Amino acid sequence: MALPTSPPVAHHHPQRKRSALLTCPLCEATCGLDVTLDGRRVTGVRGDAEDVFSKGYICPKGASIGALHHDPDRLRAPLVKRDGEFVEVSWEEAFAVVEERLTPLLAERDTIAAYVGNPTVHNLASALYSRVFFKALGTKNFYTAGSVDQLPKHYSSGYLFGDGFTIPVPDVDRTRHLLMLGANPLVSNGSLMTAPDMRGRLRAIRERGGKVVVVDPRRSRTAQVADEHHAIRPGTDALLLFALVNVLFEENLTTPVEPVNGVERVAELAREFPPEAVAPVTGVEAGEIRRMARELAAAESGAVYGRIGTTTQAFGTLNSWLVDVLNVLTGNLDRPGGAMFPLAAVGQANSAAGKRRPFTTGRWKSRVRGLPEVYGELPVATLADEIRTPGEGRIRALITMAGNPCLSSPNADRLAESLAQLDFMLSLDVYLNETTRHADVILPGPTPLERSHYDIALYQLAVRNVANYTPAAVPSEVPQEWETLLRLTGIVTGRGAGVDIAALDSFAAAQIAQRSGLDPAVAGDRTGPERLLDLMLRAGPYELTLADLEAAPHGVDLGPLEPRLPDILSTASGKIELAPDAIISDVPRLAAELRSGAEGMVLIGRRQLSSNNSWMHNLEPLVRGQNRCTMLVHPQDARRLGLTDGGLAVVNSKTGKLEVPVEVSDEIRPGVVSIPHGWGHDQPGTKAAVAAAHAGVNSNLVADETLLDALSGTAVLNGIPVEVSPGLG
Ligand SMILES: Nc1nc2c(c(=O)[nH]1)N[C@H]1C(S)=C(S)[C@@H](COP(=O)(O)OP(=O)(O)OC[C@H]3O[C@@H](n4cnc5c(=O)[nH]c(N)nc54)[C@H](O)[C@@H]3O)O[C@H]1N2
Ligand SMILES: Nc1nc2c(c(=O)[nH]1)N[C@H]1C(S)=C(S)[C@@H](COP(=O)(O)OP(=O)(O)OC[C@H]3O[C@@H](n4cnc5c(=O)[nH]c(N)nc54)[C@H](O)[C@@H]3O)O[C@H]1N2
Ligand code: SF4
Ligand SMILES: [Mo]
Repeated sequence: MALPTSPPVAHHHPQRKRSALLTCPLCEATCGLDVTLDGRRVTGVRGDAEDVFSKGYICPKGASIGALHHDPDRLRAPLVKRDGEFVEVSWEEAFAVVEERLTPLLAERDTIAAYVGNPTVHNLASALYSRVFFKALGTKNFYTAGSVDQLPKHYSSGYLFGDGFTIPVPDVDRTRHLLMLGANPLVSNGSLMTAPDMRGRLRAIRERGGKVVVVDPRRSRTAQVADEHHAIRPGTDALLLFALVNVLFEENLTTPVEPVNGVERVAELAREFPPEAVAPVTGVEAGEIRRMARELAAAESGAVYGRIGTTTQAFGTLNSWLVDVLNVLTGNLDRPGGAMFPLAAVGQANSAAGKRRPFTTGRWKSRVRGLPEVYGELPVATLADEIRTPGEGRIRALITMAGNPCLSSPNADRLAESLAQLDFMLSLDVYLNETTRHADVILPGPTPLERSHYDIALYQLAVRNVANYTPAAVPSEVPQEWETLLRLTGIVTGRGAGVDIAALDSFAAAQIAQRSGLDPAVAGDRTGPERLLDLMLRAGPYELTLADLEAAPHGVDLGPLEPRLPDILSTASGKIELAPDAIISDVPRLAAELRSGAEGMVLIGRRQLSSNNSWMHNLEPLVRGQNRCTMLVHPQDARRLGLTDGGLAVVNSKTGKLEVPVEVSDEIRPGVVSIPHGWGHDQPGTKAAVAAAHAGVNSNLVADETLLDALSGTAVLNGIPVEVSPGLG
């Protein structure tokens, strides 16, 4: 069985020294990189000054893309576990093992679980072909990093606007007022808001006389450059947001966007949350809340935006909903300078022709905890339960793709332990790490330089309409992930790994073409992701072709965001549903918080510029210098608890315990400690020498898998009750 590896790159007699343009796939900002190459070796990386969107902006991660490409620990051949040890094998051998081990389990497909991690979104080939594969697999035990991330936003958008991916983004380049909660785009470079160089964009807001307000328990870098910072108590944003809504109604400041249902119902609900009632719980003074509401309403244009600090907490969906309730009530939804809907060149359900299915959740439930399906997935917080709890339908096999749930999901050690109970585990991953060490087979994929790229998902969230395709810069040493996924599709459809993947690929193309009324032949002799992308571009609202994008290596600027209401809506009523039952049913739980009086210490996370969730810690340029995996604590708390800067702290929760170096700082609010996630690289049997030398601790050891956002099942990763005491050192 021969494996075609055909990256779309000219490599007959490559010039030794040359440069290549590449859209950076390492975060949501989609920066253009200008990479200098000597043969296969990366000799330099700069921001592409001519990129239509990023205009030369680059961060330390993008600058380290060469270190990733050359990392000696990165996998370049499949690994199969034999007698407890991984051995490198040929691709044929690896697929044979997968076929042999997976086939007997196919009779009961729900016993094969899948977990899809974050980098899949940033990968053209796997974004497109994982759909083909997982559809063929057909398991209800489908998990993604979404349930430790943005699932609440899909949930609220689905019910408000009719589609889970109809997510408004702040029109940062024109707004006069930006209210940001639980987001630190100066460090994360933006999320559910594709916008390279947020520092420059925020500065521009202030230069045109606008205002930036940040709500965050920590004085983050973003808070530092803002006009105003409110150090809220973690987990209480929904109360603050409701109080803002309350003031808008009380003071007759609402100018709701049309067409809309449910405004009156929201007004009624908001009565329970006057600023005076929420102030003691949120830690934001009533007078401040009133002023915030008035200023937002008075601004010529304004946008409210919430990110991970608001989604991965107890009221994730209510927060996501209330953010857009404010955008609707202030008349800012869908207007320039407000919160707008991007119009992407490809892949956007809300711009596709034809009738769309109404959004719904709970189409199936998890077996053990009875948690509802949301957006096609179940909460990863219950994956371990589904593996450990005996009975019919127990998960017996797991396929992970570009994910590291043994670090990224709550009560991570319990999940890691559970993996030993699986009959078979397959990982598609580029490292042997904390999760993939439990696999029986690991299939690696190409590096960002070895594959072509187009950000199908992220351009649907971009603050400007843009499109940019970049071909692979160098030939790949391993099969492209779309080829691997089609081979796996062969296995789960009973045709075996020797399946004719060219035929499968043509079938996938024919389906896309048919859906959009195109003849697949218009894509000429293209194959793989290039053919699918070309078809999707042609079917898209700008009717572009891949050739158009190839002719514009710095990207195509499709202009500023434009109003899209009411056509974008796909609710049954054809209106914005501002008070859907599926959301407001959770308001009583929030109201109970007003009387909770919870007082103990809570743990939150934080992102770091030279870090990418759990997986770029093996790159020397990104980890050198001081240990960054520290616990931030306010000087008052440090004194009270007997903690010293540079000393150790023990953090205990209902779930687990960890020991971590202390960093005393008045950046953080009293009552709160912060530890970044994605660390804890001290596990045996991994292959990541640099990361192991900078191990840090896994903050998710103390994250409680039973604490969830009630509606979406998203894990509470911010606002975890903990006890903190001095460590012995
Ligand atoms: N406590 C706490 N926990 C959190 C968060 C938090 O803020 N606090 N954040 C959450 C969020 S927002 C997210 S998105 C998740 C992330 O959680 P995950 O998606 O589970 O984990 P990542 O750390 O992104 O790991 C990505 C994996 O993909 C592999 N990989 C990288 N590139 C490729 C590729 O091209 N192909 C393949 N096949 N594999 C590749 C890496 O080696 C790594 O194993 O973590 C969540 N966990
Ligand atoms: N450098 C770098 N960039 C990244 C990543 C990375 O790991 N490193 N990860 C990428 C991923 S997968 C994602 S999803 C995005 C996330 O992008 P962001 O959401 O911008 O990420 P964070 O920096 O974690 O910012 C979250 C903020 O929420 C605050 N917070 C915590 N709890 C609460 C709360 O209860 N209320 C409020 N109001 N705030 C709270 C935290 O203090 C923190 O400052 O970043 C992406 N970009
Ligand atoms: S900001 Fe994001 S996209 Fe831009 S260079 Fe850094 S990692 Fe890459
Ligand atoms: Mo994320």
